[in-house]
Amino acid sequence: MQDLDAIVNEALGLFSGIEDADELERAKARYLGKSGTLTELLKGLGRLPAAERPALGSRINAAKDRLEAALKAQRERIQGCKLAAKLAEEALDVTLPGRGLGTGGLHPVTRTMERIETLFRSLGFEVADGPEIETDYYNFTALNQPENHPARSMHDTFYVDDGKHLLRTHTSPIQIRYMEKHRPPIKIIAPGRVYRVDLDATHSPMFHQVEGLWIDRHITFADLKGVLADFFKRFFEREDLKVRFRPSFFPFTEPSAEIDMSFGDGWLEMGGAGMVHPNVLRNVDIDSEQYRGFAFGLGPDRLTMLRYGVNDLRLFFENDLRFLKQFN
Ligand code: 2NL
Repeated sequence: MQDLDAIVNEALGLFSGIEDADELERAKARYLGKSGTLTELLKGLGRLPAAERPALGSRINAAKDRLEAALKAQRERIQGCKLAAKLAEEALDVTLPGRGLGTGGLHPVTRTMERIETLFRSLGFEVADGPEIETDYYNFTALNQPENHPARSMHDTFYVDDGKHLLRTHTSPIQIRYMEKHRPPIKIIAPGRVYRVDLDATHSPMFHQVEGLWIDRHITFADLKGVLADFFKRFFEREDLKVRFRPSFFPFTEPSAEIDMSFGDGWLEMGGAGMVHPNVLRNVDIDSEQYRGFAFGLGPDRLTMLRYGVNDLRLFFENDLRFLKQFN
């Protein structure tokens, strides 16, 4: 039967050109479906003389088998192409180096704080701490700060809305709290964050302070000068570094001084200091006839800028990794 070979060839040609699975199933239906070409031929067998039916029937069935085989092969080809495309799309270069775990590092000011703590510990100072949210009493009153002092104004101090608290403006409250709980001799430093209403190239609303306090029966201004000179020399690793004191005023010390440190041909102001005011000692019930002591305050942000050659304080608080990574 000429017809049958032509149908088979046409179907094989059609199937082999199809790239889409659904389209292939639709093409199959045209030959093998309920009213497909080959199905219709099989149905037509009944009208033939009985003698011719077996031969033609087996030829049609052989044709059906060929088409089924061709369909199966084409289905596999389409499936294979789909997989290859998906693999290509999701290609993963396993030879790329991994991202690795980022190693954290200490903030430059934290490094300075730790360095300060280590140096003062080696001189026999203990490290104390306390709350950043304070009361007016611990931040001002106990420190002999008069009621009308400008530092108490809302322009200089952050007040908490409850009307009872403020953000400490120095770390002195740590020392007041410590003196309430301990009797002399007292030899501590108080490092930490402090807050003032201020913002420009050299002032940040949050900054750091380290205060020191040494109280005993026989502490003098000479001890203060010796401790600070030793600290600055060791902090900056300069044996030739000089420390200078200029008369000044603080409500919580008497006498008081500004501390300067030699730097190149000139001097830099590094902090303040003095002998603890008798009123402060009285407030924590220490007998100022028996005991005396010195106190000082330093700015770790400033110390960090000088040690590492940083010229803008704001860089410390912007958290730009390009800046911070240079210290680790
Ligand atoms: C500065 C000045 C200073 C103190 C802080 C202090 C603490 C107590 C008693 C007495 Cl509990 N004094 N602290 C004394 C003098 C100066 O800091 O310029 N800091 C950066």
